Amino acid sequence: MHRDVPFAVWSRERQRRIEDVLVRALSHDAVPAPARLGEAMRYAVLGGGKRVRPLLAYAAGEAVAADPGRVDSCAAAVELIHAYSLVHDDLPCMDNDALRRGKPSCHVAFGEATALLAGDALQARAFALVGQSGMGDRGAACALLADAAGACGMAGGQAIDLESAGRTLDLSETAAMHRMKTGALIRASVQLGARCGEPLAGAEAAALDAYAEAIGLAFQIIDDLLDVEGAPGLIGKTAGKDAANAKPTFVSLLGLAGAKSRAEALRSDAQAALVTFTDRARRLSELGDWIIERKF
Ligand code: GRG
Repeated sequence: MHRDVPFAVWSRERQRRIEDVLVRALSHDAVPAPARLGEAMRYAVLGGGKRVRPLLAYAAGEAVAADPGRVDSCAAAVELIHAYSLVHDDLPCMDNDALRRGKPSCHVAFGEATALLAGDALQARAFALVGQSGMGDRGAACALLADAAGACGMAGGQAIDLESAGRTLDLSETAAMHRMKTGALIRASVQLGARCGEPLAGAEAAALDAYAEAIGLAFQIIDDLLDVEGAPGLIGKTAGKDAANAKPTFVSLLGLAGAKSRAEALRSDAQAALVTFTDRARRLSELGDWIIERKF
């Protein structure tokens, strides 16, 4: 695709591309799972979601001159980890949410036991994709993804989140929790995409990571804002849940205006981190803006 196409065209093309990659990755040929389990896995992943993490992986790939075909596997892997986290997060033992991506949550459609297994199997499939990909140093790539998804990343952040309901977390505790729960997988998406192309100098890798860290936190702040201000028909999940569950959020800690200005400050940090990449980081820069300006 020509590098000058507008962001809307680029992102739609990449969203279509990742949809095809995910369809293949979860097909019965690729995963001859028991029928109901396979159906639940596809239900949880296909035909919904913004595909923010795959887009970040493709955009990071472009910053290192990687052909999208080389990024496909890790872009799919981060989406599968994300989808698994949503399935488990919606379970009655966690957030107990009946609506996800505008349709009944996986456990509502398939029952709790199947949803639990579908989440487990999606996570396992993600690691198989990275392990079988054409990336260099696949072991390190799997380890990076495992750290992002695991006890010191997403799962750890979720644990802190569950423990914090009804308690007061201050701003730095809240930010630390979200860096793990949401930010770690966003960082991994950028890091994995960047591993698909020409090797980066240490300073460049650090700059990409600074971008990803700022965008990860900004993503969460926008999510908190949408939980309060978002149109229920657009966000595709139950709105107002954070306040109903007395969860500490950036909005409860900073107020609406404070949360918005914190997101803007993070947008500036993210854009500043990309300066050394010039035009190679164009899609990362545009994605950063899209993440901050999104309405769903
Ligand atoms: C169950 C181990 C485990 C972890 C769950 C990430 C997470 C941890 C739970 C998700 C709960 C949640 C709504 C978090 C807020 C940020 C977030 C991940 C929003 C949903 O991501 P989007 O907006 O969703 O990228 P789509 O549907 O577009 O993919």
